[in-house]
Amino acid sequence: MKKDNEEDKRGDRWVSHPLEEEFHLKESRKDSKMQRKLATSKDRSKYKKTDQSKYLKGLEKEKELKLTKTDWLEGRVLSIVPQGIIVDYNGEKISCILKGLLKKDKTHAKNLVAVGDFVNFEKISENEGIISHVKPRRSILSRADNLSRRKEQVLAVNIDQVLITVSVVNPPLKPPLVDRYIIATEMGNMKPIIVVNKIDLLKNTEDYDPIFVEIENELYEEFLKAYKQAKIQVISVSTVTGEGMEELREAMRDKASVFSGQSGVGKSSLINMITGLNIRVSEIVEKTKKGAHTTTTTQLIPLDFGGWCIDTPGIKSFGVWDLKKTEVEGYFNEIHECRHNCKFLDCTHTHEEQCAVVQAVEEGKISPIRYDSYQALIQSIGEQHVRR
Ligand SMILES: Nc1nc2c(ncn2[C@@H]2O[C@H](COP(=O)(O)OP(=O)(O)OP(=O)(O)O)[C@@H](O)[C@H]2O)c(=O)[nH]1
Ligand SMILES: [Mg+2]
Ligand SMILES: [Zn+2]
Repeated sequence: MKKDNEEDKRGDRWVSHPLEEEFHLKESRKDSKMQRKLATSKDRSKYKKTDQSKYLKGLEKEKELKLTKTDWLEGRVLSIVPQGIIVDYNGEKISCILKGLLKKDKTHAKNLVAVGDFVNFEKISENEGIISHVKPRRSILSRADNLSRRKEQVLAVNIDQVLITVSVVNPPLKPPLVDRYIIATEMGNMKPIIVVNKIDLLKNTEDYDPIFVEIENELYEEFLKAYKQAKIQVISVSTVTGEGMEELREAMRDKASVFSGQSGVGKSSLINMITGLNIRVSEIVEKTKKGAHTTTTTQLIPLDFGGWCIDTPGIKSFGVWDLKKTEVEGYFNEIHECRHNCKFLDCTHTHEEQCAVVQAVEEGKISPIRYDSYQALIQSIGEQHVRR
């Protein structure tokens, strides 16, 4: 049967992609003293609250601080370089230092101010200033230290959305990896948008095996359907033909975005096209399938059509940590929505009878792409627990 064949071939490519580097999005443990104080000052029992509630609490506290001094200007940190903290103030670049008071806490100094921070500062000359206040952060994009998961390096803060970049054909689509990115993005309080790059290759049967291209086309169609059902925006683009670039710009307008995704999918190519920069585009290293990451510091690039973009992908893949089996469902919109009709209240939608989710998959209301990846995640979490 043709369908079975397809499934088999897809199955090969669907095996969970080995994580090239392990990064995660979680509020930094090394967060600044001030932020921790803001978060816990009123009620100790709320210590474990989510990023979002900490953020709201921070805002509350900020009102109390009455930041009304008129000579305090508001700007956004674009980069941190040896010469200073570069703050964007309505398009002007102001080189700032931190006010002594803020600097006092040496151990947390590294994360005191980060790329993407909204700050208040006073001008001391035409293009120099002193930062007196760092606003509460609504999201933190960090990367775990390669050697120790406990150590985190803050890449940028207050990022609105993650452009989860994938490609067709080379490398091919890997839905389970996309779902891991989606979960990590939402856990980090950011919006996921999927960018499918290299759609020009869906027509390229000269350089690629026509049968493989055909299978990839079918998977691509199913992919679009799956994420439509999941209510996650998908933008199809090609940096070769320029298709979809206008839609991508529209999605990025007035937002702070970061591209992330597996090596070789075209993140640097996309960043170059969007920002007009010239970041090194890597050849895919077939042997190791790893792209060399040379960028060491992150920069926020103001976009000429409004918004910002991080100049480096920073994150290539995510591990989804600290996720309980029962929480997985909440990150799959369409599964979450139909769980009410399952026979059992605590249905995990894996083996139970009269499961509304399984039925929805059979009726085509939930894509097997998403259901398979849901199951794989549940299973991998089970295995993690056994190993611990
Ligand atoms: N056919 C085709 N090739 C593309 C497209 N966009 C990028 N490429 C090619 O894909 C390869 C990888 O592109 P990069 O932009 O370096 O990919 P990356 O995601 O930044 O990779 P890493 O830096 O290793 O994470 C390069 O050879 C690009 O020329 C596209 O739209 N179509
Ligand atoms: Mg790159
Ligand atoms: Zn169920």
